[in-house]
Amino acid sequence: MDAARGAEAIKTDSHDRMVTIPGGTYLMGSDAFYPEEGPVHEVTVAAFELDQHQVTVRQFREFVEATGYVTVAERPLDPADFAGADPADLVPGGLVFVPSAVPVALDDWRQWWAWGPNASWREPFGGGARPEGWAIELDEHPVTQVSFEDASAYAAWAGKRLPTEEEWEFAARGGPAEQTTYAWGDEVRPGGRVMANSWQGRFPYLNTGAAGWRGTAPVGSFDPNGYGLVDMIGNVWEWTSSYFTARHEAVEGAARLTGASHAGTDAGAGTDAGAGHPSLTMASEPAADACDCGCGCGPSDAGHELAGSQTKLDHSGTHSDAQHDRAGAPPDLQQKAAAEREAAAREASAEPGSRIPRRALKGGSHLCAPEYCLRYRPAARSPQADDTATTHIGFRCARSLPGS
Ligand SMILES: [Cu+2]
Repeated sequence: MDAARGAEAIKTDSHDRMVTIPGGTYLMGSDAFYPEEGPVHEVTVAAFELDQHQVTVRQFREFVEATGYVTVAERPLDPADFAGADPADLVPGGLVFVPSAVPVALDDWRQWWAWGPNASWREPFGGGARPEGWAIELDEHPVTQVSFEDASAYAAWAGKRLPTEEEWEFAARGGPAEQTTYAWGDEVRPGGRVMANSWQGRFPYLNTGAAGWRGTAPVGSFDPNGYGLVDMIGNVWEWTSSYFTARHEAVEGAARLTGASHAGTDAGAGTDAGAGHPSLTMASEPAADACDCGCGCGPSDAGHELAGSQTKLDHSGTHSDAQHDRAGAPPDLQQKAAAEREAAAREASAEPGSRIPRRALKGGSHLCAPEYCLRYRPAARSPQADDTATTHIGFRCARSLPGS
């Protein structure tokens, strides 16, 4: 069934395999799929460098060995944050994908996500069962179970930063003129060829594998895009530095850490971002449309809640608000007004009732299945709380060019 592998996997023994992305102006977003992708609007991005591939387990291990860094998912939980909880339940970990045995209703992500005690980048499924047929040797696979903070720490160590959403989408399109639905054209499988590591089969119970890979694949296992970047689509979702917004027009009013300039193509779009879009809130009971603005195959932004529902813990308290507050405004935003706008965007990105900001994830993952989630496209985006780590989120790094 699967097409031949598109490319040889990359040996990721260098931290400096970056591609220079020429600057340019493009039409960001899409009006043809999910509401959070619109409206289409013009964005100008300065030239920058982007990692050719997602940061791998091997690379992340080098970072940890050099620095002693402990990821969010590995940090002990403070009993003070979980009044009344049995200390035995206070086990660190992350969210793990658990395929169902039979077809299930696709409106409840709890059917295929579970809290994974001791899950971390070292062992993405913790002590739990790895889905059948998924790879065990992960050195050349994208690192997972990393939070936004973890990704940012790696980037800083490597002398890089996370890309903005605008940069990421520009790069994913593979060329400034590429307005196609998919990164490679308008057909999802041109000539029957599997172009990216997305779910093949029937989600979430039948996984026939993308070019033979179930779960993550070694980076570079599929054809590169027009810029020579691999896995911009599929494999794992990627963190960006941009705060999530319910609609792109919200960008005009609230500053984002973009490094890109925006020109709205529809001034009349106004500022009613989020109106009529209740799915931004992940209620305690998932509504049928609860995943509208998140990757439907992922736990969206409710990972803490899932953990809580199983262990009576609120994992959103794991990494306290105070910790997030200390993160504060980035040092490169010196001006007070800019810092205030940044704080507003940060606050607006959080789920109602939460102070934990959410970023825009890009690219879709090995779990995106056509019958359920068409987010393996450059314009797609998914909100994710900064402290969440799962088996299908990773990242790659960017670097500004001198003078830009
Ligand atoms: Cu998806």
